[in-house]
Amino acid sequence: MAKGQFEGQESNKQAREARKESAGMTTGVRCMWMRGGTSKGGYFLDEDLPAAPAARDSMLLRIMGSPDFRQIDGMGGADPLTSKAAVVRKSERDGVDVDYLFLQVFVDQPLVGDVQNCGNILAGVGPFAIERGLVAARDGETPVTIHMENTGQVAVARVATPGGIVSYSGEARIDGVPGGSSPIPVSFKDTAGSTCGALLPSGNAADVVEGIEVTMIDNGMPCVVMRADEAGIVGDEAPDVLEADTELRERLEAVRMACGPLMNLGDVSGKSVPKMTMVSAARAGGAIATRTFIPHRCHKAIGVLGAVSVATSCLIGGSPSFGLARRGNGARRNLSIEHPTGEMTVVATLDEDGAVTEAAILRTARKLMDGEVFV
Ligand code: NQM
Repeated sequence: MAKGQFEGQESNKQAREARKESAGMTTGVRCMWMRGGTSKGGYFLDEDLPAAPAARDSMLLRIMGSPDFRQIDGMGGADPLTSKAAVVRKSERDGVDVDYLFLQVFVDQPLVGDVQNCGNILAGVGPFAIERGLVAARDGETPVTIHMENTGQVAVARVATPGGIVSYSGEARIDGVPGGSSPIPVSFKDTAGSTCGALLPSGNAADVVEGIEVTMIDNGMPCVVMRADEAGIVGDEAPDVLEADTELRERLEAVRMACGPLMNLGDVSGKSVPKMTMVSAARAGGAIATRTFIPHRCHKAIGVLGAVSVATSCLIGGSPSFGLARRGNGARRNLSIEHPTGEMTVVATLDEDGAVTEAAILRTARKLMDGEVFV
């Protein structure tokens, strides 16, 4: 290519980027708002956002109305679970349809985090990719293979597409969401050590940190799992009761800060990981009961990959959850993880050594708005 032509293309690209960075004020930014599982957020095509992470993140903060605990000047719902974004593009990877980057837009801090995945927002990625024409719909059901850029793993989501059109309505129910929707089964492989480099980053099934016995585990989501009674709670309290317990929150934050470096996460003061899960014996026939801080608000349910990590901890001898859990038998286990608004069943496939090699969960999603959001 001639030098002049190359420079011309570069300056076009820069002009395009500058336009995108100032876009939104007058023309708006194209996006779809969706509920994905028990979360909600904005879904964007990568090409519709500025390429530079700093410009992209400041645009997302404006869109959500952060930092502000009410997010009154933006689309966010004043909760980490409704202040999320998915950035999606067609993948160039073999056997993969789309790349998905998850971004957590903090509610009351000017921060956008990319260290964690989100398996709930993931549930909307398949329908979004089909609706935007990144994946051709089949008649009946369309499998969408998704590379999760945050951690480098692949998930497969199966989207109902009768007549080649995405269907959101149906009878599938997930706890934490009223009513029924089309089922979106999602499966994960090779999630061990997604962010921490190893399933058990300390090398141990259990460690004592700040006087509490914990399992530090990452099977798709870095989590610190401890017995509820060791953390000073019963384990069946409502999230707002736990959030009002300042002593508990300080105790959990001290453990979390100490666990960060032990989990290869470094200083976690400005990060949304690790998640802090307190476990107790199941009360509704499930495998185990949970209460999870994500990490400063108490989840009304539990995250998807958080549930996969907690379910995995139940199968590791010596972990605080092992003795409490109903673990079932066989190479395929249905582990029902109880949470404040019901349960989430993790279908775990085990190898001959008892290690979890694959996990599947059922999610649903709903398109809420498709249009332009103003910055
Ligand atoms: O663990 C909340 C959620 C999540 C993340 C959180 C999630 C996951 O419920 O995969 O889904 O733990 O921040 O959306």
